[in-house]
Amino acid sequence: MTQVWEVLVTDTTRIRDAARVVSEAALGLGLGPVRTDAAVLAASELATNMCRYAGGGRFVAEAVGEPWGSARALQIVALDHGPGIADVPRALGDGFTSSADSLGAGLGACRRAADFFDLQSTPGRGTVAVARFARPEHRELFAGPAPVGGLHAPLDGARLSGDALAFRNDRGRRTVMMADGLGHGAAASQASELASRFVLGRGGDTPEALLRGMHEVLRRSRGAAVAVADIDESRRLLTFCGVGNIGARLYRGGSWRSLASQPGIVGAFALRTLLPERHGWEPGDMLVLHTDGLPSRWSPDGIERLGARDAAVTASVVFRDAGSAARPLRDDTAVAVVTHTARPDGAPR
Ligand SMILES: [Mn+2]
Repeated sequence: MTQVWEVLVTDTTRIRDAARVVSEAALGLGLGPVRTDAAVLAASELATNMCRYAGGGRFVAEAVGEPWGSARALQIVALDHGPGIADVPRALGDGFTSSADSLGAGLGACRRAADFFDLQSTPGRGTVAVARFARPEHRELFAGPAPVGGLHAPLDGARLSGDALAFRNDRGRRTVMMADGLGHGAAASQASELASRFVLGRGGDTPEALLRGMHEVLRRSRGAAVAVADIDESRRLLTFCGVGNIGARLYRGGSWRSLASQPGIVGAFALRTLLPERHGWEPGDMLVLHTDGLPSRWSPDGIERLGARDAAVTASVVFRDAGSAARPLRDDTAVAVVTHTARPDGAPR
């Protein structure tokens, strides 16, 4: 089940709540006391900044996978619709405390405490900060910007998300799956968890084979919308297949296109003939997957400029820019971003 610890930071009394949920999540992941303390420190700083300079925001902690690997770490996302930060490099330096610049001290401390820390800010739109904390033996696996990742935001701050993201690398064949269990709550979470486990146990199959196999397994659940992308970088090929309402946008060759899913529900009724789409996949390309909690007016234009950034940072910017401070979620929401493991200049990401 996708567990999410969310705090809507509406005033300074919620700073303590952000620290508390991060402590709970970190201990659950077995981070140990030292890394847990580091995560709690960052949580307090990020929540304090959101209160002080953005009038509040959304704070989300969850367990995330190592990029294309199996280790897990704690990810914290702090997301606001405040005025934004004009000079991010300066803000990340130590001793920067000018409230006139709409941010505060502590970002440098977050960067030092976290195994990975990055911040994206767009003046007038807001700021996202992403920090990850791994167990001592896994810290280097999470040190850099990740080419795959995302975030979950359940409806009404629930602890379980009905959406699930899974990715797996099977000898260079990369599978990414997003599932949206019907409805929300525990039963939705159970359905998407079955889909997720199926992919983690059976990576390397084609998207069609995975969806067909999932269809049988999910019969004992309420069903889910599921999209699967299979990425074979050695063959420069992306294969996409989806059933139900999962949004998928591919940036390639200088423009965005939508990848279509077929109508239906995985695990319910009869599965129609699956029609996979094939596209090229090269450095600079980007795939965005999202569940239908994301406002439909969302447009990916401009997101490609974040292609070299951490995938969870980019996914959080998508989430931020699709919504507003005033707009509550209408469903569980998940956003995932996948980029090529090499940069356009050939260097590893
Ligand atoms: Mn849903």
